Amino acid sequence: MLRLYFIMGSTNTQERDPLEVLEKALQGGVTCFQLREKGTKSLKKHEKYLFAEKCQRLCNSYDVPFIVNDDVALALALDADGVHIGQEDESATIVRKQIGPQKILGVSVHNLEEAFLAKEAGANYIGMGPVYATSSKKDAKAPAGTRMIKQVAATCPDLPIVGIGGITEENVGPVLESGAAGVALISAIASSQNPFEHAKRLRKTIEEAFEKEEDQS
Ligand code: IFP
Ligand code: MG
Repeated sequence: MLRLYFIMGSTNTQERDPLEVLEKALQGGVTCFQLREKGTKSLKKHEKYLFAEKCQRLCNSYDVPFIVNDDVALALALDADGVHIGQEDESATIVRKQIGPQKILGVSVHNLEEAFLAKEAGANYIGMGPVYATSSKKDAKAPAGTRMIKQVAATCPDLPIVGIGGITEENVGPVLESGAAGVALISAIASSQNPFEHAKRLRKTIEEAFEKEEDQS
């Protein structure tokens, strides 16, 4: 489910229709979707709700989990599959209580300590990044490479890790080899000229990397 995790908001697709981009990405084989509606031009309140509902319908029709970034109330109102939160958001323990035991909870972490705490709080997976340099997040921390993923994977082997930040077809290999369960992308797919082909190629590259791991173990 975390292998190719697509994150997008209505402002990430430049002049193209975000719902069209999402559908192409789903057709191309993304395995999870997170609605991350951020920035000054992002949708608010009822418009955000309506857009989220459309995204959710699309995800449902492709059997892909629909996760909401930050907005627990929206996730509950839509009965989304889960919520993703960062360190600056409400604490993971509180969010887990709010959403109940069934829903997926993802937490962004930047070090081993945060990873432990997320796990304790009931996170189903953690997002770690930026692995490489990224343009999607203005306040992103310095790229950490794959070192931290290796460290967390070795210490918390049953906590799935999603690598995020500057990941492309060319550099996805080392992220998976470091122990990540998958990778998350925004711009690589959302700003692609051909989100379908792009997602499809990425998915193929990822599946091949896991097959190679299987062969070696
Ligand atoms: N990681 C992830 C995910 N999502 C985010 N929004 C983020 C970090 C900041 F890929 F889901 F793990
Ligand atoms: Mg956040």
